[in-house]
Amino acid sequence: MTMLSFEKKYRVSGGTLIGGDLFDFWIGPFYVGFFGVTGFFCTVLGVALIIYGASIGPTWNLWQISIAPPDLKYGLQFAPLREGGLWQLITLFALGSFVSWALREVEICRKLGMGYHVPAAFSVAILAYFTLEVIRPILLGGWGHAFPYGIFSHLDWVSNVGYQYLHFHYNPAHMIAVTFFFTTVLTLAMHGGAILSMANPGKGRVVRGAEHENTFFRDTIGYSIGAMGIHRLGYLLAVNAGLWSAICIVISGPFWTRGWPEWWTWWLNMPIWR
Ligand code: UQ1
Repeated sequence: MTMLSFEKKYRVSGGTLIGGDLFDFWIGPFYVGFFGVTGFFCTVLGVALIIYGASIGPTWNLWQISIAPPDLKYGLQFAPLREGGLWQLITLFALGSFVSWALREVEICRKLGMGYHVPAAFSVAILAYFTLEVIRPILLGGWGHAFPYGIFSHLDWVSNVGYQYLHFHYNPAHMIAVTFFFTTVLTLAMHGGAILSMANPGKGRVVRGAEHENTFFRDTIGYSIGAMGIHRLGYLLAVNAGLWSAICIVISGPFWTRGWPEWWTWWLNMPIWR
């Protein structure tokens, strides 16, 4: 069976969140849906505004193009297009695009009778972006606290905000987030390695299965979490990486204004040292 004729079996109507069977069809292999249309609309408009922003900027050097949020003097108001207004519209369309994609995922899950694990995980990534660009700037009282849209400029923003708190690696929530990111890639590397090695045992040898994977990990580290378990663990680690990233930045400024190294004085001030 070719892939397309196989997929026909799963192309069921219904399961939509809005509009009944409006846009409930496919274009080639892609499900459209109401949120496919809103997502496409937001993406095209957002990208067009980015290109317009670049065109009125000082450079076409891909590394240096940057569309900055409004100056802090505008607070939480709307700014003129050339002074951060473009950034505000682009942020709005970006969120419209991300949320549309998540809701299109939900509709596809409903059609297939799956759980909502994929859109739920993606929503955490959206939450991290929303926290950086909307929640924290609102808590600090100005869109100027958000990061600019540019390759080098957003890296500069990260560096500057890090130094503003003297040494961001002393932020306890940042420590937790980094640990989750590293553990995610460690387990994904272990898992990718396990799958590739059992699927490619060598020319002329039969592909291995779950028992070999389990035995490999029991022989090396004395424990196997299992074929189902590794995916649950990966999901948990990845989602926590995003969640703690959002937490570590939203507490920086709104809830802690001094250098992060100073936060640890609670440890030095414990009565057990006296
Ligand atoms: C594992 O135990 C397992 O189950 C057989 C996998 O499935 C193929 C894996 O990919 C990995 C990486 C492990 C080992 C992981 C831990 C956390 C013990």
